[in-house]
Amino acid sequence: MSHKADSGKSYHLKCTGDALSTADAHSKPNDLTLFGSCFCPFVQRVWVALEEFGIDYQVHEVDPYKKPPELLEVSPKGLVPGLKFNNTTPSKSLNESTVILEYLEDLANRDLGKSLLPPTSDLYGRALVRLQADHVNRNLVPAFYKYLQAQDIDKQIEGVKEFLSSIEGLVQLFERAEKESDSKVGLWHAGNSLSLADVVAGPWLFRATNVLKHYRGFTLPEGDKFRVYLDRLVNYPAFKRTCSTEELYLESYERYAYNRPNTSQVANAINLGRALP
Ligand SMILES: N[C@@H](CCC(=O)N[C@@H](CS)C(=O)NCC(=O)O)C(=O)O
Repeated sequence: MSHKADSGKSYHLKCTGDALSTADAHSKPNDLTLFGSCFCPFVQRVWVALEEFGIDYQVHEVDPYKKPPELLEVSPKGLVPGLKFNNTTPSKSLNESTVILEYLEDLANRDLGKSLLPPTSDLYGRALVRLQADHVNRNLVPAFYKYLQAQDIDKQIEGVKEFLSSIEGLVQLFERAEKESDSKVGLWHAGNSLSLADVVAGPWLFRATNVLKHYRGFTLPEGDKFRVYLDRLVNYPAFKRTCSTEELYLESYERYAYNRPNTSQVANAINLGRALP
């Protein structure tokens, strides 16, 4: 358990490390603009997919808590990520990380012959990967914030249990797909490329290795199969290219770790026991 005190650090506004190099390489105007924030896991999902598919884009870093007008134009609730299409007049845009991912999946399928899912010859296998992603959205993501925002020891113990059980649930779904489908997609299998579930879960699993570790002393059991998977995921090139340095995450998440009032719409929803925005 952490005995450190809130030092009042604020979230970062600019990527660092590998993510900074990637952002710099994507700073020129393009048909697609990704509205993002360096610490945001929902943004990271979309960013990883763009990198994995090799779709070109421009990154535009914004402060989602200040909600500049150009962000509200692409994302009505002022949440990042937003994806703006500049090649139409007037321009069009999409928000919601899962919806943007589906769009990019369709685009990559149609134009590049690439996919984060099993082939259409295995519809059941595709559905099983979607079940994994659905589990992440419903269980793992809220469990992450509940655990991180928990202040009392009792709540933190409950938090770690729930987070671990959401990981266990994901493992069971990976194993189920292994048994019930012939397509072996995703990093659960050595030597593979990313699956939709990897992209959807990766940002929070990565933050478990730095933010949860630092603020809650969280670690996965040694030698665990899941730990091997997680290692593969955080070292996967398209994923790594979107990662900033550890300090950025630790500082950006201090407000969650001390559950400061009005940290974000996500934090408020967790505190009120409501669905995430
Ligand atoms: N459901 C949204 C959630 C996005 C989200 O919550 N993004 C955060 C940053 S990590 C945000 O923009 N927060 C601004 C706020 O809380 O006002 C998605 O999947 O895209």
